[in-house]
Amino acid sequence: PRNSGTGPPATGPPLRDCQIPSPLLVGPVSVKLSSPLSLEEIKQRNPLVLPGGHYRPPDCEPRHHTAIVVPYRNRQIHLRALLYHLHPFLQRQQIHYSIYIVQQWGNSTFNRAKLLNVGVREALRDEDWSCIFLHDVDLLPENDHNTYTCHKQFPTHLSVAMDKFRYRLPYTQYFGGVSAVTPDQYMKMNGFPNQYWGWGGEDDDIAARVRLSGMKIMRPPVAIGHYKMIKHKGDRGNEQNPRRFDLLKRTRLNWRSDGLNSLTYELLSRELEPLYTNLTVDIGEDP
Ligand code: BGN
Repeated sequence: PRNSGTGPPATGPPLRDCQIPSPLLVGPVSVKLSSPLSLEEIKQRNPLVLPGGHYRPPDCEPRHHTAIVVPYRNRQIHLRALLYHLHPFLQRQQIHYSIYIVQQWGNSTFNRAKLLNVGVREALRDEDWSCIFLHDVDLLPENDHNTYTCHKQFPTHLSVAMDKFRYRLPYTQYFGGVSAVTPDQYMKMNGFPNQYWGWGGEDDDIAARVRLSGMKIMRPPVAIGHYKMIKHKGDRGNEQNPRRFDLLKRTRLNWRSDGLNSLTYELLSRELEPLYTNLTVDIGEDP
């Protein structure tokens, strides 16, 4: 609906609803990974993106309002490749969106799922988003028919065919990479776990929460859900989490008490950069 959220007020004649599918889609795109442009150059190529990485299609009324939340620390090159690629991709889909980079402050072990919780909460302070994307910084979508919108009823897993896994699911329950929830779905599953410090298992926990809260996972066709992963070595500060097996055994017992309802953090800054909103957050450390 026009004027949902806190976007700019309507001025001039009302816009027509954006067409579905967007006439701007091109289908498969080749994703090149070598030396991404500078942030300044990316900004120049995306003149309609507003501070905070905010965009609204100029000549039709968008039907979708999507926040993209990206957990992050110390991956500038990946971030530039993602922004270079994702801004035009989302604009071709004619959706209203913002990109939130949730940066873990300090050197304690990385905690992807907790950063996602922070991102969801902070994004919803800004706008009444109808859909929230949980997006790894190193994944680039290769087909713009893979729309960055939510299913009304159930969470969606988008990155079903990553080059790293030879363009298919590594296993049926895989929920990592890129996924999406509505605020209602997020609330229903009590958000994401806060206790996974380091690499692995948190995405499996999230998939289990979907099931335990009575939902299931929706997916696009494999031919459309293609993603390129930017190659990198395992990073320092995100070593494999040896506790992930034990934690996963307890999801069924813990999901109602650990998650959105137990989330604590300190937001250190919130900056409207030209291409994204930068949230720097102290999420504490592995006890
Ligand atoms: C799985 C990891 C996921 C990861 C995928 C793909 C675990 C839990 C062990 C039971 N899960 O093995 O977190 O996204 O591989 O790399 O480690």
